[in-house]
Amino acid sequence: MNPKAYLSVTPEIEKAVAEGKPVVALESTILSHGMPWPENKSFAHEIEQIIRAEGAVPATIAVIGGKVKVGLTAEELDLMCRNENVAKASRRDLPIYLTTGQTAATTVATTMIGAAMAGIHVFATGGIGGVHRHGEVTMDISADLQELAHTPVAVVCAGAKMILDIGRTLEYLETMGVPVIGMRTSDFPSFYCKTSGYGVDYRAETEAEVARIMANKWNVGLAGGVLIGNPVPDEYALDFDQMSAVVDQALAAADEAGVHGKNITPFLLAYIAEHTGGTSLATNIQLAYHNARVAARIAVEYAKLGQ
Ligand code: PSU
Ligand code: MN
Repeated sequence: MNPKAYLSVTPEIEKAVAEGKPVVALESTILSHGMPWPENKSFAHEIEQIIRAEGAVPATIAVIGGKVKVGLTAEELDLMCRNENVAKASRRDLPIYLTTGQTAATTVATTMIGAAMAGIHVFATGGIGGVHRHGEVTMDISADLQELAHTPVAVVCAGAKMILDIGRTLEYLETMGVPVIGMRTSDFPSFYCKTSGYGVDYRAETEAEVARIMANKWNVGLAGGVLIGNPVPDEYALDFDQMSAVVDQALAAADEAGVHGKNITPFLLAYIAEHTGGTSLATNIQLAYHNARVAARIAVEYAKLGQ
């Protein structure tokens, strides 16, 4: 059977892809499990507008009615944001939800899968999943990293949260052959903060340069994605030590509550949001907008290459 039978793409996105126009994929887990209602609703619409303002077409992805939907209606965005019985679909969950028809939000991994199926090469998110702290014991390593190893999509993120072991996350990406590019930075960002103390493989000064790296990777026949670390704008960056302390508390709370597996990331995100109030949410929203802007510019430059 043709994998496209599982895909439902809006006519606007289908046309843009066919004509080689810039398109930017967006994930839905950030809506359903990463941000509270109702702030996520205005965010879901605004991030799409930012991509349009840069001359690209937004493509938010989710699993609805046994299909991978690429491009959501206002009602479908609402459904994801309200998160009433919306599951979290990573790679291993996808065949199950395609079978049961369960509504599910897509993680970075599944959004990459949907984007690749639809012919989209650029994707903007907030933060990626990675190797969890003590991952060398628990083996809790996000499927996002394997997806970056195999699926040809460039992912623009604000780095990874300190809930993860950022050093091991970068080591894993190196082993898997994923280039980690810093967007006008030499230090891989840590989501709320501009730095993590870990360097990137290459600092790019322009979006055009990133587009050429993507084209060269895929033209030479290398499988997998490219990861772009785009630091949160100065005015929204939070204090590293202060955030580290909250993250440590969140990890201790998760440990005490015995949370693990696919629930740990949403648990930690909710804990941090609850204990840092509106500040961290505002930062989360703004860094994602910034990633969308940069991703749209990369998509515009990539489209100019006529790949
Ligand atoms: N990190 C964030 N916000 C998020 C996520 C991660 O700061 O919303 C979400 C993304 O969808 C990511 C997923 O792909 O969590 C990773 O989950 P897991 O660790 O279970 O693979
Ligand atoms: Mn995990």
